[in-house]
Amino acid sequence: MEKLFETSIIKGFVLSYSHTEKGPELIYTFPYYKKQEAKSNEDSNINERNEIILTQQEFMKITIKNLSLVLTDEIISSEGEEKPQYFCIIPFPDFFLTAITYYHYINGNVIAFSVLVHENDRNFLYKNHNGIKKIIIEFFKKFDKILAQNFISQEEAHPYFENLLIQLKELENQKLDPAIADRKMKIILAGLDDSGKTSFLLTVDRKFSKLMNIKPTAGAKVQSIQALGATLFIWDLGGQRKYLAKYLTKSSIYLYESDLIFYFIDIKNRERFDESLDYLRRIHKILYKELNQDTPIVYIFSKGDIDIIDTREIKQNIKYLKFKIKDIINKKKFRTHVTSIFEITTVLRAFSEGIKKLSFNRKLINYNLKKFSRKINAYITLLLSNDGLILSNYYSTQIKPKEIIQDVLEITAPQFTIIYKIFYKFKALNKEQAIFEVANSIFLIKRTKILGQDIFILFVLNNLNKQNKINILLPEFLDRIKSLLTTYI
Ligand SMILES: Nc1nc2c(ncn2[C@@H]2O[C@H](COP(=O)(O)OP(=O)(O)OP(=O)(O)O)[C@@H](O)[C@H]2O)c(=O)[nH]1
Ligand SMILES: [Mg+2]
Repeated sequence: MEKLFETSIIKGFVLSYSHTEKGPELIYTFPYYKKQEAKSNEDSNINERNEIILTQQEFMKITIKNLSLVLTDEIISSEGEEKPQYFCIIPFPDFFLTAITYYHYINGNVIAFSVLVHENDRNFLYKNHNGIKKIIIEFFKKFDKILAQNFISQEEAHPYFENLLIQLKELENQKLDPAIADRKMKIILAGLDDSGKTSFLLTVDRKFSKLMNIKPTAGAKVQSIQALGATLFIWDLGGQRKYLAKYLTKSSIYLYESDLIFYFIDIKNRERFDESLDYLRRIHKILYKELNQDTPIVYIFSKGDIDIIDTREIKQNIKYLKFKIKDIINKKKFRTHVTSIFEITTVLRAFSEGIKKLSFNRKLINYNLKKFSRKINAYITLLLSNDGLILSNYYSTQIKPKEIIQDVLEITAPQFTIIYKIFYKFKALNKEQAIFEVANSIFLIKRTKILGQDIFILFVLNNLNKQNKINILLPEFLDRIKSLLTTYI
């Protein structure tokens, strides 16, 4: 097995367990951990033979970081709580490693299993995460039966993990450019001509000055935006009829390996709904039948300006489109967003919703936010990036009607951060926080830095009694999710 690791991108496995009484425990490490003396080169944890060299203590550090992301005092004490399973990608910069970690439960205790790669190869994990997840889940379906009885010895476990490595190694056949450690995402804006794609993109990019006199987009235009540590390549597919056929026949260029699609329909232009739905149907078919891709699609109903949004006609249009889309995508769940470029927040919100779908670690961040919010009795907690993207959200079950409140809040939340920044600039705030009273609720907004980037946390509370508790618990919470945010996308 050690030989296999030497020739593989995958450098090691770690399986840890958390006992209710005994705490975190390191169960298996492949390759075996080394004695301190075996470490000749202090700077690297991978030797000339391309083998991982970690001591027991170092593997334990990985274990503790892994488990700290899911273990809270609450989870153990609260019986009957749902025991979810999660995958996340976690950096271990101290060891130049990145892991994809799988969490699940046996006998009420957490098992964390990490597949380790060199940090420069982390793209391998992102690119192949679907394949990796499938193999790992299948593996544990069988292996859990053994674990549930008792932990077998490392020697006895060896053949099982060797077999797992052989399966995972098959994913390595597609060569990756090792020089590219950056995360690159392909995002597509599609829809008929005049459906507002380019305007949406310009609004996101806040290049308001360019909005005047925009021309139809000739063919595909690719732009890149840096966001949240990744490079987003945004393909704006001009929608004039002469181009549409090309995108579909050359789907291997345009749609292939897309990570996310925004599909635009002009909500005012009823005459063209069927034409637009037909184009959507063709895209959907190519994605599933030809490219075998499960690219998430976010539906944008554009031009929903404030003066018309509540009219009967627009409401009927929305209903009609939702009904038709549902049929096209075989009744899968989907979300639609009504946007207007005259209300930048509607655009930003729709964009965040898409970006969230790119986030591998979103679920685990949400899980941690939920635990934290419950401890401090927040009704709602939102985590926002400096440019107003909503990274994570929590709504207590008392919030009703959730959908409407979520809409209102997520559209206005970025505005609170803007007000905060203005006050701050004029030195009207002396702490890294601001408090607003809205209706019967208190909005507490705090700013913090995570790895050089500003992050805002917006709490909706019924009073400020818990402020102290928030101040005490917030640093711990932020520390916990810090590494999940660095690998957010
Ligand atoms: N009222 C209103 N007009 C909008 C909105 N978004 C875009 N428009 C207008 O719709 C027209 C078309 O917008 P574009 O962004 O060029 O549309 P497109 O989808 O990029 O078009 P192609 O490049 O031809 O595919 C422009 O005149 C925009 O000003 C909106 O939210 N409200
Ligand atoms: Mg355009």
